[in-house]
Amino acid sequence: MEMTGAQIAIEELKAGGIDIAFGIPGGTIMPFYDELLKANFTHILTRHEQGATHMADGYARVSGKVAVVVATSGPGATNLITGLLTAQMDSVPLIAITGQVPTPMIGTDAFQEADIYGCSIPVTKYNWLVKDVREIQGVIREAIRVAATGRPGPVLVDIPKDIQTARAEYNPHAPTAGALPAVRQMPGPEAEGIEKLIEALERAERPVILAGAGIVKAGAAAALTQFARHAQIPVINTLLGLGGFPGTDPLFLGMPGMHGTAYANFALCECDLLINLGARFDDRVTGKVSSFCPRAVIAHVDIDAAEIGKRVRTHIPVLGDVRDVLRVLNQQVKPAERRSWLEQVESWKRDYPLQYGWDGSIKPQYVVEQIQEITGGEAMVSTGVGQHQMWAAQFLRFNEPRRFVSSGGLGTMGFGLPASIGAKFGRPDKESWLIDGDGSFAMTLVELATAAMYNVPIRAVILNNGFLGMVRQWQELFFGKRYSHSHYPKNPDFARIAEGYGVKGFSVRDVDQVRGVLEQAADHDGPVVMDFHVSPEENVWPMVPAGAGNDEMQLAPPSPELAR
Ligand SMILES: Cc1ncc(C[n+]2csc(CCOP(=O)(O)OP(=O)(O)O)c2C)c(N)n1
Repeated sequence: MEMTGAQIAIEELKAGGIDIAFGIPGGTIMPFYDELLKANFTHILTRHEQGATHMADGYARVSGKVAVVVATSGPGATNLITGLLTAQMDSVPLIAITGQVPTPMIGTDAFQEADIYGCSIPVTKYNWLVKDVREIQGVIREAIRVAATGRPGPVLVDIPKDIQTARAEYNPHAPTAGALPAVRQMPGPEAEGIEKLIEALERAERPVILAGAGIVKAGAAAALTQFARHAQIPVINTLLGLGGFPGTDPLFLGMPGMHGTAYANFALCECDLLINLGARFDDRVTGKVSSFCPRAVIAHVDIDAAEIGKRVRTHIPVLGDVRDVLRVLNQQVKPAERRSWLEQVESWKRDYPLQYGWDGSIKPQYVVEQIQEITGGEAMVSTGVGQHQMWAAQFLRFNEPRRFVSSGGLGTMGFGLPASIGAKFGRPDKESWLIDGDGSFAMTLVELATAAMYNVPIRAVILNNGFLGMVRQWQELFFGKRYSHSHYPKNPDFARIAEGYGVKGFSVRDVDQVRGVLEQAADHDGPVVMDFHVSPEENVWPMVPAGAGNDEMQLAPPSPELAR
């Protein structure tokens, strides 16, 4: 039957299992929006396109589904860039649908014309400018496939207004494969690499697993847990891998690298075999590459061939889906004991635990510990970027994947609030918490209006230190305490701002009130903002200085108040 381009696009999204989009309308996307209203399709109207992209991103991370964000041309479309790059760096499947000026006007500097196709090339996995209505069906179908398959990522489809209203024949069953650049088909995992890995494991006395986001995306968490327990190998999770292995398992060593646990970094320095499962050897993980795992044979399993050997010399490359690889390993690897290595690891855990001082002020780490106790590791927790993000990663314990939502690769401040809203739409059965910094929160707090409008029960915790804390920490340690423009001596009253948006707000300055406020918030049936005025000059420890090796990690300086 004949349909308009806008109708076809929506039909194909629905056929791909997509039934929700986040966005803001405008001139060039109005035909698409008009059809959305008629279609059985949920749309969340946000206050800023960046917020819409992070919401879609949060939705995708917790649900594992492809998410959609919609914007008009020009400033609507360019407002997506930060969100698209955030998703690209963290391999999140996202489709951006943007309106474009009508095709005859492209290239004339028409009102609100922007070359979003060109702008989005470096921040997406693939993108299209649709110039013929007959292409829409194939493009949308391919967009879903490209976003979700192989290493997932964001794509963008730019549709001129006249193409949205033009008509074409639509047959939902029409085969469209082959019409457009196909996603490379992943071969099965190479047997040779796996064999070498098994041999190396049989020889190894001190093996360690480094498990990244690939474990989460491949749905391989259960297979990883089985493997690690069966072969008795300690597991380190990257920031985005957290929850890919149970945080309460005795084999769990926490996060590696710049703000990793001391025992994870000791294990990396001492291991004789490192098994990287779906982690991309980010510089925040490796520190100085030349002193990364100096005694180890390095095996790397990854779905993206471009990642293998990109930063770290790899002795045993294994290209493939990490879940398939783990299936083979679980069949073939013999059980092991490794008593002395595990005892060594245990003693590091005992001697160098995560800790913080105690001086009567509200310690940010204490707030995170209380959130952990209240949620029991079951809730979804989103974060901004900065010290609070690192404390959340250090002190929370996730027992399941897709619970921790954080911008790792790009480190996008302002990500947390919209992501926590999107997460609640992605998994309405789970609680959605936000741990944010005052700087990060202020960047996108306008989305409180969205939380209020849809009554999304997010629990937003601001660890308010009145500083761009992570910047201040670097200035303290590496710039002679010269706090150049990292201080907010006059922060707004976030609780009252929340109330202005119709959101319940708490302002907390007394440590004795922390637990009670968190409990009240947990019971509230709408969105809540809790502004905790925390110890302003608290630092994140341990720390590997930028450019240093993990063996140069600094532990917390000795402190008389280090009582906890
Ligand atoms: C959009 C953006 N701008 C700047 C930065 C650089 N940056 C990284 S951490 C940080 C400070 C974060 O402050 P806040 O959100 O208050 O968290 P805190 O470190 O105090 O916990 C800054 C400015 C960034 N990551 N993202």
